[in-house]
Amino acid sequence: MRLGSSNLDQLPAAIRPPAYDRSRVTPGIVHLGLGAFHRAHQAVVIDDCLAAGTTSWGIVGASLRSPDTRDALAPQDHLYTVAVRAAEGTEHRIVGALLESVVAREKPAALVERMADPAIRIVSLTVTEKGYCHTPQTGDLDERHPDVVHDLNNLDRPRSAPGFIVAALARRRALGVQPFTVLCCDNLAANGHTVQRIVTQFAALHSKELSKWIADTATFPCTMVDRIVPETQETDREAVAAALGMRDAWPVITEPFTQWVVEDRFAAGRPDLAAAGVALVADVKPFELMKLRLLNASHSALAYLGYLAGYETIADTMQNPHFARLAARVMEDAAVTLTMPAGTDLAAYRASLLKRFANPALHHRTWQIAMDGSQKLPQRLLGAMYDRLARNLPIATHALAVAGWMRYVTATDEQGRAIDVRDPLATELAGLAREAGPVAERLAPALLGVTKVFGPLGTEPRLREAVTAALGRLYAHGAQHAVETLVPA
Ligand code: CS2
Repeated sequence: MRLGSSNLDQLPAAIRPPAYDRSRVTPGIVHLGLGAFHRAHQAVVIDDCLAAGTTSWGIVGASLRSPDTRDALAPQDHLYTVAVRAAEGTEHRIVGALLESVVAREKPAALVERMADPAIRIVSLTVTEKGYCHTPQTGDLDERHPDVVHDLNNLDRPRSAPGFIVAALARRRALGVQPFTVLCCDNLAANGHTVQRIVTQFAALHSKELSKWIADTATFPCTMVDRIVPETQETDREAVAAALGMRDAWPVITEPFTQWVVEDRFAAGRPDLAAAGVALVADVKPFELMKLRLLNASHSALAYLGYLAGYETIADTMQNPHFARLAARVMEDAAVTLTMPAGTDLAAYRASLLKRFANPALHHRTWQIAMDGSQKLPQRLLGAMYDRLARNLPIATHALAVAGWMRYVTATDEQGRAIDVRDPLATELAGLAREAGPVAERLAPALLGVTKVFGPLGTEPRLREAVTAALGRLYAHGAQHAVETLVPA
């Protein structure tokens, strides 16, 4: 049996089905990037809003390229399971907020039309850092990005997320429909402002008037999104099927913790997010920076160094007290660079992160988090290093994390085996690594010269020295030993 509308009543009593009549729900949101994170985070909040009685904020999910999610979910009426895992056990709920799914590559014009529908008042996004076609270091649109070039020449059938947004906003303007809110839910620094800049820069290359209209009327609230959502594995599908007594082709697996902080600037209304646990604030920036520099920075440090040391998951890595201390140190060192609103308890936040990382029920692979480092490093690690240098504070911990990334993108591990490096710059980085050879004094400066990632920081002498020294230790003694000597437990 397969999960679907007609057999929700056959689920075991412990499984929570949608608490509302789905047939009355109409779409109000188009979401770009229909991955596991969206389904375990924003869609759950919307599901709660629908359960509270609103009916006009259902979700149309769009995958930009791959048909896999649509193919898995369409035969089950877009119902899917969220399995919340803690050491004490798993809770399952069936989410009904996703009404339809589309594959942008297959019918781009139809998706633009859908986004131009006046009923759609929010376009949210989780397309990962690289989906914005920007230069991570500067936050500007990369005008030479192949998808940007394509979309500017073919705005009636775009490929990229910024292309779809600009095309749909142009269409709404032509139709006399108010703009939607663009709600970025990716881990970018000042994510709303960054996406606003990217979209208006893109629009200006098409039409100055359109760009001005977007700048004047659309809104791009900043958001901080947080929930750990590892990639679903085959064993997860089996475990969920056993709990449900029926098959779900693509359940999502997550942790109990969830957090969404959003700036309350919506161009065309919004559901009652506060009632569903979302914190609506005037300025998200401090929370966003806190999350990027504490959670994501230490995650990346554990991912590169943990992978190199032979650990498969974050929870495994955290079992080594030295690595747990490393994560704590990245957080402590970053915390002094933050200015938080009164009442924020950073020490408690740090402690809760360490606990979440150690969750033994989550199989979050170091390899998964290591992906796309060239897009992640600036906002996770480099910003804090910059701030610490400005205050003459040591940067050894962060330098070891950056060196871990460098060692990782050489694409050969400590045993001489190939690493499957997934990164838009993977080829360029591996080429630089080949040329430099396994010599820290050559490799570190070569990679620090990649301005798209490091910008002017790459020539900072103290940073150069610290990263080169850390990389030297990784080559001489390996990641395990380098972490153990940096942070004696
Ligand atoms: C992780 C994040 O994959 C990664 O790079 O650091 O996806 C992390 O799990 C989330 O941001 C947690 O909210």
